Amino acid sequence: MKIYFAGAIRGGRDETDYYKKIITYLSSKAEVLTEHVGSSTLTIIGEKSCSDEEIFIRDMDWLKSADLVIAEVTTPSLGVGYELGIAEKLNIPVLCLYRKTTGKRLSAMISGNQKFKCQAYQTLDEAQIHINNFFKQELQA
Ligand code: 6IA
Repeated sequence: MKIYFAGAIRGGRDETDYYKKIITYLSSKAEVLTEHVGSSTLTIIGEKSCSDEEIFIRDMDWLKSADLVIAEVTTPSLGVGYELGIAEKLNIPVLCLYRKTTGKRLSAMISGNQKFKCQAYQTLDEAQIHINNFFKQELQA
């Protein structure tokens, strides 16, 4: 099973620790195509080895090959929003995980989309429960 994990890069790296922990958990269960999203060395200045066009083409190829998409959407990101829209059009099941933080609400274009499963979490344990339920649901489908 291939998972495309999406999380903010140029949108902001505040949640990187959560991305990393979620990716580590996902990697124990499946192949994560986008492990770099959780890398603490990937900053908003970014990967110098690839052009933006190369990043886009590579990520779209990975997305097309994914069985499931799991996105951490606490930090709003244009790139993640774009990836989620494409995943919907490709009929790839999507789980969006987010932490409730004061003064912020998840975009209605994500929380209002019935095709996306959106789950709030506070601890990694809670995130893992949502991930396991998502796997169960999608493996039965
Ligand atoms: O708009 P954002 O940069 O926050 O978009 C983040 C999303 O787009 C992630 O889920 C990634 O899958 C994808 N993405 C954006 N930039 C990159 C990237 N390096 N490498 C891989 N995936 C990316 C760009 C680094 C950049 C700061 C030069």
